[in-house]
Amino acid sequence: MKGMQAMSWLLIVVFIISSVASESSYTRIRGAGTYRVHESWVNWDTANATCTAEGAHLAIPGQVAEYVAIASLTTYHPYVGIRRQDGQFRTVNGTLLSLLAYVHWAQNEPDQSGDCIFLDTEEKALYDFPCEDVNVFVCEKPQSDYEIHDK
Ligand SMILES: [Ca+2]
Repeated sequence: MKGMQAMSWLLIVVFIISSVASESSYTRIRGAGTYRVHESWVNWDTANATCTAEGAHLAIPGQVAEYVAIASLTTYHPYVGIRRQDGQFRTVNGTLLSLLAYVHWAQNEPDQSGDCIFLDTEEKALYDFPCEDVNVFVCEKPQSDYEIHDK
């Protein structure tokens, strides 16, 4: 019952957030991706659900250019689409983090302080963090959505 109630609240929150959202606020950054920053403080699950509701996913930094692009969107430290599952960090697409072209942890991270990841926009480095704690977040449109328009 508790789970159902939590899910209902999550859906309500996602509905409110997505009704305020508009497609036009996605920004294409050449050589990186198409992103939208949400400067509302939510836990990782809500951030993840909000991006999904926009036909996007939490941003996945996998190259230097992507770290720089995501960091350019906000002065806060946004959640990204990486989470520890069964002891291994994976992207929201299911890819092992270690298989990405570029992975940059902050010094002494990950320190097992939580299973969800945010990007420190000053250091351009990753931190693990408790998933229930709140952060801003950045969504990313799947590549196929924009590459066809990119001439
Ligand atoms: Ca940490």
